[in-house]
Amino acid sequence: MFFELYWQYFVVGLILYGVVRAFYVYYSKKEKNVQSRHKKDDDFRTPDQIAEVKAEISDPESEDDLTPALPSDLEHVPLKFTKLSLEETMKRSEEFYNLMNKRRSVRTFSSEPVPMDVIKNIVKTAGTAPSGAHTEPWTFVVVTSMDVKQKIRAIIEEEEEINYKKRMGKVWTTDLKPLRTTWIKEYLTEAPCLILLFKQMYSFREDNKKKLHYYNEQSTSIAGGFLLTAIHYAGLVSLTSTPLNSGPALRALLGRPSSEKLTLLFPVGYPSKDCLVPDLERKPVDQIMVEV
Ligand code: IYR
Repeated sequence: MFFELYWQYFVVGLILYGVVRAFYVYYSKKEKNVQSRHKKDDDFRTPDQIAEVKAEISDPESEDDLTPALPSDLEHVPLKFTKLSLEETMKRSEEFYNLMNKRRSVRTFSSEPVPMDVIKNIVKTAGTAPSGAHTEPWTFVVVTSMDVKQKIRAIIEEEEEINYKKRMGKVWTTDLKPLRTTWIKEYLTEAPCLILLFKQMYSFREDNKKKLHYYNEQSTSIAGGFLLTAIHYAGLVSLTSTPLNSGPALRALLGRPSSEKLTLLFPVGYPSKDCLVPDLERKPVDQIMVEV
């Protein structure tokens, strides 16, 4: 009886509910899409993600001690800077490009030794890289002992065999085929020197307080770039290698603390006489640079 009399109101009510709900669903989906698009972007971190990163490097005990790691009265001194003429700047930028453009990744080395003083200068150059809050979050482990090189090679080859056969997958191994790389890494024992670059997630100050190493991944990677540049400038060759899954075993072998993680490994030396490199080309500048 009641429904027969007022059915029109029910219909209108239902339609209104439907429209409001449709709007709600549409807009909440749109908002979610915007958020997840940002989340996929490496650079965008939600407050939760920032908290996660902080938790990885922070120490709750040092939260209430607010003395900075660097002296609080740190002096600021005039920059030592010599301005070059425009012509000189032009010349140097071109010369340096021509030099760096000759750098190649080398996988076959001669066993000719490299003096330790040369290696020291190269590592000193890498240590001039910028770092988060000047924490210098890197350790360069220099290995020349054949015994240790053999142990490193055994660890890496065991893991790499599994990587190549199982972990990497068809697309990855297909992409690598033209480079003729395999899990057998003769350069790890042939090269006279291996430099293993560890990033330090944190360290301890003299007063035993934990020192946080901000942006340790970026800082260490830049130091790796400086290292490669110094190796090349000194007339030596190298290879940027990233031994997948071997980090923990190498860290244990080399006696590094758990605050450090292997970032990159560089064999350093001279190329073998018969050294071949893939005939690759570099992208022209208009493909790697956009002017805004
Ligand atoms: N790390 C492996 C596989 C490898 C991966 C890439 I990406 C390369 O550019 C080259 C090698 C190896 O060293 O064989």
